Amino acid sequence: MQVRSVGFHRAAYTPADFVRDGRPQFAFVGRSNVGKSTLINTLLNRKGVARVSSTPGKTQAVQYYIVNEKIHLVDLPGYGYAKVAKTTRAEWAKLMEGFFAEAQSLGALFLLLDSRREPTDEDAMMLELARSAGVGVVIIMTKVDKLSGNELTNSRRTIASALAVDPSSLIPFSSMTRQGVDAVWKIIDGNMNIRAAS
Ligand SMILES: Nc1nc2c(ncn2[C@@H]2O[C@H](COP(=O)(O)OP(=O)(O)O)[C@@H](O)[C@H]2O)c(=O)[nH]1
Ligand SMILES: [Mg+2]
Repeated sequence: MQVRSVGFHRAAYTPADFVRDGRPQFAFVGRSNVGKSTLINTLLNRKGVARVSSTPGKTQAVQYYIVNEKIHLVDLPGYGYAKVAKTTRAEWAKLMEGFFAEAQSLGALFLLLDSRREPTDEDAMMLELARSAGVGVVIIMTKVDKLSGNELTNSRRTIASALAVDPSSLIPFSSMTRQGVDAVWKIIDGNMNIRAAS
């Protein structure tokens, strides 16, 4: 998809605010600081559309961006930030469960994993949550500019085996080199035909 127009659409703080306009949605999820917002900006070729936060774990909102008036890119709230209060965690869970419960417009869910870390239990749970909601999940390894070729090969193996997925299905991504941008757009372009929102 050639990006012609981009705009901030809405922030949803409760499931009541979710966008249900029938446009295909493509969501991005992962630990706080994994690089979600930066990846969205990189895909859109814009600097400040999605906010890159310096205080991880603060945003408990689902952020919708609209592209070409046609699709939504969705920045889901991050998880795994140790200093977050219990009530905030509960709000996070409610928001995510609600999101997957009515994910009929979701063309794909991109699960972002830091290429330098092993997946956590929370990462595995997120994968399971999405799969059990019937959502197609694509795993992205972020910040691969920090790895050598050998390190990337090893990391790909480690992550794939931890999550029991095919290593070749993982998409290496870097917002610095733009590696992976075309691969992600290709998946979006190939999944535009979602069921219409009910
Ligand atoms: N080296 C490198 N740093 C990145 C990359 N993507 C994000 N970052 C950095 O990682 C930090 C967290 O990024 P952010 O997009 O806010 O993560 P989010 O919490 O998942 O939305 C920021 O300091 C970014 O500059 C990348 O591809 N390469
Ligand atoms: Mg963010």
